[in-house]
Amino acid sequence: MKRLEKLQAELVARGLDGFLVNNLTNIYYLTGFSGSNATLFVEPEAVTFFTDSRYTLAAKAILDPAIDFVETRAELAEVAGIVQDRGLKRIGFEPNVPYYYYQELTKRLADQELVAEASVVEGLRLIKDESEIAIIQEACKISDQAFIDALEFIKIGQTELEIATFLDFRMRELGASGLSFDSIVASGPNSAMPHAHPGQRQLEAGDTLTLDFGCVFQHYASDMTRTIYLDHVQDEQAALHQLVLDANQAVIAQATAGMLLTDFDQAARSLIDQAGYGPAFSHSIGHGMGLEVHEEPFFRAGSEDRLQSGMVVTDEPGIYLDGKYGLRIEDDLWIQEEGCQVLTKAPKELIII
Ligand SMILES: [Mn+2]
Repeated sequence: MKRLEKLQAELVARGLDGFLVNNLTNIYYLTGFSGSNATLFVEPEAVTFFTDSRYTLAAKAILDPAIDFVETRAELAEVAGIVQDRGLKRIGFEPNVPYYYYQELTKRLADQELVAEASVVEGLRLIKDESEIAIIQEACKISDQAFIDALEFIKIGQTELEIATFLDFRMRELGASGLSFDSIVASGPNSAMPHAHPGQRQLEAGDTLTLDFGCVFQHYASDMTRTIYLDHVQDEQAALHQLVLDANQAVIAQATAGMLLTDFDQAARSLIDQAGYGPAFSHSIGHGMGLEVHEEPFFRAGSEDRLQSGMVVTDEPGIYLDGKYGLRIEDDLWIQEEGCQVLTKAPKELIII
């Protein structure tokens, strides 16, 4: 109930009599329930959980007994009933609900003030507690090991899809329940596309090979990128690898609670800019990571937000040369009061196989 109590305090601070949670990841975070249908209605003094009959047993087994449980397929009618009974006036909802759902909400709660409130639960999820960090560390260990095993597996002549399949299967063998996103395996000229889809291209000597992948372990994600080289490297590849590694390490050296998100980005970008490759670093430095592989904080230009102790963020500088190749190195960082801890530990120096 601790997380729900924090949410309830947040509702009071925002002047809400009730708040409707539809995002299933947020519902998992607040209640421990996972399934494809659930709605949570949180009031400062009460919490009601709605799901359908498929999930009744699972929900009753996991929910805190202080949460009221309602089995229904018409949760907005039920919410409207609660709102009327208790005379609630100002109701918040998550702004990313489907439009048809919003329309029904406005019909059911026609006499209430409806307020779209962004980042309410996501704001709580920003700061990870010890149990969450322990799980994320395990997720990172699985991807570290899958990469180390992939170094033994990868051979010239294999297709990108074969390598992606190896990573996916290996992470599951190591205990992952799934992937945090479709693995990116990009070889040769395909590596110039930061988010290339693996295909039938066969690895050749001299290729750059970017592997960007992660797993889900106990609902939490990992996300790691390593770039390796096949058979041999040209001087430019080796120099760019060192540059991107230096940029990645500069972020690790400087990251700490209190740092502006824009300074975290600049720690890497300034090095790449100075070397003359600024325009080739075409995406932001990273993103928050937790129950979702991409979550707040997001490193947007012009942001005035700062890192906080307990955040987990990625550090993923890259350089992409259209028509030639690209490379990226990505780690997951746990931000501390003083400095940060690197959760992904797989080797990232120049590796030629
Ligand atoms: Mn990432």
